[in-house]
Amino acid sequence: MRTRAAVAVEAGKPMEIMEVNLEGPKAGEVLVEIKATGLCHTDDFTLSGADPEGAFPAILGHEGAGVVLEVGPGVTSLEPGDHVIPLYTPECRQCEYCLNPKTNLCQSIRETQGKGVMPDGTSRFSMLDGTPILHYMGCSTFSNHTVLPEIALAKIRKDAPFDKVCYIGCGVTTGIGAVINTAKAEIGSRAIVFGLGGIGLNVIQGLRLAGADQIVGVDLNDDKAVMAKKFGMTDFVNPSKVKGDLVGHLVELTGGGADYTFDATGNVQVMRTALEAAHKGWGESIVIGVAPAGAEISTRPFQLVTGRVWKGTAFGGARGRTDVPKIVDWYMDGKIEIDPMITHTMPLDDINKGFELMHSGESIRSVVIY
Ligand code: NAD
Ligand code: AHE
Ligand code: ZN
Repeated sequence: MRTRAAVAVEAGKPMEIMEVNLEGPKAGEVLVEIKATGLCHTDDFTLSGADPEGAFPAILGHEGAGVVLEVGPGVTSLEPGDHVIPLYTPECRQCEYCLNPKTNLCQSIRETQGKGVMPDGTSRFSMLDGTPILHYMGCSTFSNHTVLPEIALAKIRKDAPFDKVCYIGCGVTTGIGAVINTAKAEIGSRAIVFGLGGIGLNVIQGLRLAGADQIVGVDLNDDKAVMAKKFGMTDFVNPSKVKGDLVGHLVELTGGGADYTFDATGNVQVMRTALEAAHKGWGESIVIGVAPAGAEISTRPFQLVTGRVWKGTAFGGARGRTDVPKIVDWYMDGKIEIDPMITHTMPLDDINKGFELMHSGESIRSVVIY
């Protein structure tokens, strides 16, 4: 079939909207009509050329929601008409990783996914002249139609609005899951969240759900504080306005350091500050941000010797096929909020404008509605 997609033709260049060829689903695969997709900073990171796994031409996008149109041979858990959220962290329920309760990082298709191809090693997308186009994070939601492995789709209820729950495909689950699954923050915790964008706000929302007493937000952009306060932030710090040492300031503000700190910026200097602002003896710092190729984190080992813990999280530690339908229920039941964070919507033709809004700091989440 033919479909319309935003194609990342080359690193560092705006995506081009074009008709592309899409082959139907093979064994174990599913054809999905994407109804809406969010624009995550990770898409921008890959488009910029900073992603060591970035390869072009590719169809980016990994925060979508849509409807199953067709299933390939052997697919048993989905049928045409089902509503689904694509999963860049699949859940096969069979691999060594899925069978270990300590991780959500299903590895059954990770190698081919990282190369931009389906598990059989080939791509379903091509340009009209036949040039192959790569998949991205196994999802490629910047295409109106896409093909995914069955294990990379969470089946969700049919009354959930696509243009809101698409955000559960990455930002909402990552932020809330970092608190609930990775940090396992307790009632009464003190926390610091670095970066109050589409992920950081969901960390704040997760901390409020977990019953944190103090939630300090840190961002270079004062405008981000407005929304963060609505989601539960109790204190705001703009590092550019702190005189002297930022770590010292944050340690004093939290009465000795935070129980939990979260990096949602992708900046390795910020990651160091986050680790060092964690409480001596027990503070845990969770890295969520994705840093560019070649970037490395560092700190004095003494920071760890004295009891601070450095951790990371992917997709908030969530097991997608199991957890995503529950998070959709939380949204539908009013336990979590999504709508105010979706500050802009646009048609696919304007997707590059969505990334300009991200760069200028005007948006929290932009959503493309097909
Ligand atoms: P975003 O652009 O919406 O938000 C980033 C925020 O960080 C902005 O508000 C910006 O002003 C702020 N910021 C930038 N530099 C800062 C600094 N030095 N100090 C304080 N604040 C600073 O991005 P997002 O969509 O929220 O993504 C955040 C990060 O999380 C990105 O690196 C993204 O790739 C990553 N991410 C990781 C996962 C995961 O599973 N680990 C999932 C989604 C996103
Ligand atoms: N490809 C990059 C790393 C990118 C990365 O860390 N991705 C996160 C999800 S970000 C979603 O917005 C992730 O899930 N990582 C685990 C994995 O297996 O990719 C690189 O540095 O090579
Ligand atoms: Zn993302």
